Amino acid sequence: MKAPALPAAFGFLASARPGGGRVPDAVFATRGSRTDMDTPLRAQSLTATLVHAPGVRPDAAQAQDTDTAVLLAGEFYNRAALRSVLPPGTEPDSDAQLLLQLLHRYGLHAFRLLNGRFAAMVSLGHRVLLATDHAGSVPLYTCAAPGEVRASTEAKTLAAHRDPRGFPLADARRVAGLTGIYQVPAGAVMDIDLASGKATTHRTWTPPLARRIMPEDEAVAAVRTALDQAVAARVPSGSTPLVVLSGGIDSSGVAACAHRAAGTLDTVSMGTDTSNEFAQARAVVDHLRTGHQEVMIPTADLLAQLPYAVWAAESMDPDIIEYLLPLVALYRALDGSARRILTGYGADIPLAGMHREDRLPNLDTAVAYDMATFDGLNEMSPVLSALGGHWTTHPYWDRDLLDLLVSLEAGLKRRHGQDKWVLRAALADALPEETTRRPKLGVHEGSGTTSSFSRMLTEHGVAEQAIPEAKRQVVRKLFGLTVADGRHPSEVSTDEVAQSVADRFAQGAA
Ligand code: IOT
Ligand code: MG
Repeated sequence: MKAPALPAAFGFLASARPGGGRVPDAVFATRGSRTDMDTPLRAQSLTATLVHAPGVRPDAAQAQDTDTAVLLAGEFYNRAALRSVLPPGTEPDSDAQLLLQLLHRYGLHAFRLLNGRFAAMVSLGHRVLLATDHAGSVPLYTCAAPGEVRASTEAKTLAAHRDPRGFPLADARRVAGLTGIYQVPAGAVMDIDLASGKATTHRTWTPPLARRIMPEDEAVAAVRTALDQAVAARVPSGSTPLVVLSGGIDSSGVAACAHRAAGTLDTVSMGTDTSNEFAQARAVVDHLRTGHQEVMIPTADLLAQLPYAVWAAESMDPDIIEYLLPLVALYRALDGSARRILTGYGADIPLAGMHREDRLPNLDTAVAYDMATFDGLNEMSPVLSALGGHWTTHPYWDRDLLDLLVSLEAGLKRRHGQDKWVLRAALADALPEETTRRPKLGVHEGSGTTSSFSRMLTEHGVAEQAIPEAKRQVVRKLFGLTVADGRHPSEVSTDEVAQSVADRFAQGAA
């Protein structure tokens, strides 16, 4: 089985019911073609609308036999290992087929084997399984009642047809502002009995809690090997990958490994009229000789896209939305056909890269906290790039690389006066010295997003000390309008929402 250029499906809205039926019409933020599918089994039917890249065969996102149907959005990265445990002669020709065969062999424990970026729904006898990858990187939502389980990779498609009887589901995450809708936890499989709507949740992954002591050279070699593998698994042969490149160590490391794996590479950097880091990215572009593009987005356009960022991320966390907004603007600005995009996103979490902090207890506190709280933020959702029709993947959150990075003792992360030392050392032979040495701003700072969002609120009359709370309210309001109420983001004005929040502050009502 050759690794496909793009996954067979980016997302879905699906319904499992005895006797079958149709899924309601859906507005996805994901841009792409849609295909309806109906899989009748003995005890239930699985019907779905899949959303996928134009020209991609979506039937590869589905697999079935008499009693089981599998629906898969996304892809696996440890295919060779997975195939090696199947009986000789079984030649699954898609990730959905592979999952079907693993389910026969291991039952729902199959999900413990997967290193991937996916959301899956499985109809199995009288049960429905809903599963996420270890990081929950493809969000999966559900609304279940006795006799029907609906699930979707975008909460808004469930909210549009909300059944107020949406059953409380054990261990699932309530979605604030969307009663009756639950999010499947990261690294979990929910096993739902279709007749009763009762669910049992099994964790298939948890962040490592223990820390490993390793000699410098061993740790450096292990990180390099794991990063090389994580990137290579995300680069199908015969296509040119695209890396969103800031010029910092995280994305430059991905670019170096991707260039090595594919033999060719495109890169793109974004900046605004307020701020850019084009020169830093250029150093890497010149070193690797990539096909490079610079995208300049006027700050006013950037802020105007806040409703799109919230609509895509379905997240109410204002800090996360600030990180994601410049990336959303970049993905939307990439025209042309669907691309496979690799990012350096997420490296700062296991390495505590955003905590420029010498004290190791504080550094490890940050790692433990961030690893315990990422679930539900949706910062790695593929919908962010799928707004522009593209597929993203994040090598630093590859299951094996992440396990390694989290577990390294903090002294390997902060060492010799440098942040993310072990990663910098692992890439020393692959990048210019200035790139491996220089600390860099986060995307929200480098693009001027944080400061221009603050400035916009100040201009609307919000006092300095009220800005964090005002940002929270703006994001919450945008979530209400676009996700809960189903307004298209093109009809929602950041400026008007900001003004209404500022007015409430002025009246002392906030
Ligand atoms: P940052 O690390 O700056 O950016 C994330 C990725 O976005 C980069 O690795 C790169 O691939 C891309 N990128 C950033 N800036 C540009 C640019 N100007 N042009 C093109 N691509 C760019 C925030 C942050 O600082 O991002 N993300 C952190 C931490 C998230 C915190 N979340 C949490 N605690 N749950 C991260 O780890 O990525
Ligand atoms: Mg980073």
